[in-house]
Amino acid sequence: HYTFFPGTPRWPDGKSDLTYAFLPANQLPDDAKAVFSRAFQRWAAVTPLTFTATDSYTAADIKIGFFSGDHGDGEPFDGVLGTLAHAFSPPSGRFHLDGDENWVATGDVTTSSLSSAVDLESVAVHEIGHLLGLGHSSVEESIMYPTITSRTKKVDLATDDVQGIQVLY
Ligand code: TQI
Ligand code: ZN
Ligand code: ZN
Repeated sequence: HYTFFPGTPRWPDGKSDLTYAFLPANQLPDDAKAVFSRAFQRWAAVTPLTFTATDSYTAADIKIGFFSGDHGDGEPFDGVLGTLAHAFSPPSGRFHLDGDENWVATGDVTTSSLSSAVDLESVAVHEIGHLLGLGHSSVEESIMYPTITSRTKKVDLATDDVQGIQVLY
């Protein structure tokens, strides 16, 4: 079953059109940007929320960045595997990914020759759930279930994810 963060934080009703931007220093390839766009659309499809990319990192509601090791927020990344990414509850909008992972943004992660390959879209869909206010779910099929293995792709929202997000928005 779905959960929320303590106090049930959510983006306020007047703030349903959210913008997102990538840390300019990261210089992401277009295929990686397309992965985030698809991941946001999965949540937009089942809520009144919209997500629009913007070039202004400082003005964006949701700030996405890849970082390695200690990056100044007290939650350092740990190299290959272990922690892959983290996102903070609303209205923080901070979405950080571990720059040391072997991210797969194109092609089929399930047949990657790297045993440590991690599917970027699967992690993005999960972290966006956190950004919107969902905690972890006990339903194994759900996107918000707290375990994912490398070389796995899980990007479709389960009924449990949809029910949880529709309580919030
Ligand atoms: N990162 C954890 C996560 O996103 C960070 C975390 C731990 C967390 N406890 C939390 C975030 C409580 C919010 C609330 O769950 S992770 C998965 C999953 C991670 C884990 O790198 O371990 C995914 C990132 F759930 F599948 F295991 C993405 Cl999809
Ligand atoms: Zn961080
Ligand atoms: Zn999580």
